[in-house]
Amino acid sequence: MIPPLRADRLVLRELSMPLRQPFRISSGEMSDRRVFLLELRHPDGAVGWGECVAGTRPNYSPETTDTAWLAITRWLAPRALGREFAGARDVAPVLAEDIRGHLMAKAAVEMSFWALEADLRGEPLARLLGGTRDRVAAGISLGIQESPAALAEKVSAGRDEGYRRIKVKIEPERDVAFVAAARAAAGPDLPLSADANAAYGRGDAERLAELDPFGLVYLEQPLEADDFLGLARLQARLRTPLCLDESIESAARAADMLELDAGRVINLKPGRVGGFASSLAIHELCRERGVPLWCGGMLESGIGRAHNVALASLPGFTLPGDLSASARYWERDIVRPEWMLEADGTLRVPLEEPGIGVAVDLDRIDDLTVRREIIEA
Ligand code: OSB
Ligand code: MG
Repeated sequence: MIPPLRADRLVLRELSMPLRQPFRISSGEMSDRRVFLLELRHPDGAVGWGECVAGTRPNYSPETTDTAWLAITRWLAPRALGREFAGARDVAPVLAEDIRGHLMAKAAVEMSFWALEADLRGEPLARLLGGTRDRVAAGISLGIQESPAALAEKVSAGRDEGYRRIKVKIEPERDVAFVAAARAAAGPDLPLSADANAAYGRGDAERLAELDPFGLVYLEQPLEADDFLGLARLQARLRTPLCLDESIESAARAADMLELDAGRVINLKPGRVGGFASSLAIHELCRERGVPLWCGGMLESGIGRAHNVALASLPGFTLPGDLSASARYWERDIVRPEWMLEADGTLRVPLEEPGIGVAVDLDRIDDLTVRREIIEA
């Protein structure tokens, strides 16, 4: 008998984790990741670990570590704790009722419930979600570099490590020459992509068309998240498929993208879409419609990575994800074992252990914790 899904205690922690190298996107740079962890406790002792992917500043999405902390402590945790759920699938609607937005905060709570349910059932999270693979293809995301030559060096290193797809960040002025250098370093066959994080406008179509000759597998989020009309017009002008990241906050927006041909590939980050139930709906849509899908990343610690790897083990994830090894980001991760790149350019899905499948290093977490709050039912 599996005990009912219920949590009576939530520990929130903020960690400050130095990145091995600063990571720069078009809208800002990060050098210390504020890692926001959730530890959800069942009365019988089962645990669900989660991670909120919001950033320090609202430069990727409107949410931040602090707004998510507020949303979770003030509105989300109080209604989720002490409540009995038939399964983690039922958590998202409860969190959504009369609370707009705050998708990263909602996702953090919801995904912790999925991890808790997996632990209660003694089942790997990947299996609970419907995962079918035991390895997931890994790609890397390279921040904006000082020069095309510096970028080319990083691309070569990533290729030599065995990553299956390399994505380079771009912004106006640091685009065509950088992508050209990346393509030269990658060689003609390694899948290459570029991500603008919404840095371009409707007037930039001609410039972006100059990227077509480099054979990118996709161009990620060139325009503002809500500019579906601009994206559709741009897609009509480019040979390169557009991939939407920031624009896709739900299965409804994914369906709009298809209807408008505003993009042809989806980057799915469970934290961005409100959690796993919403992710499963988007996955289902992509499978039905044959849309290429991959799992994005938000510079997560090994805990967030465990959630992403579990999701990416579902059959509809057809392209390599932003799922790099722990050592690319951290001197030392907070899980054991750390996430390692296999010789075939994949990460292994941990199927031998229940729950998130990796052990959480509490001593390391304590050393890095800068803020802690406990909420009880
Ligand atoms: O746009 O995919 C993005 C990191 C922070 C914010 C946005 C993005 C990213 C990445 C990093 O590209 C992906 C990773 O975790 O490796
Ligand atoms: Mg992106």
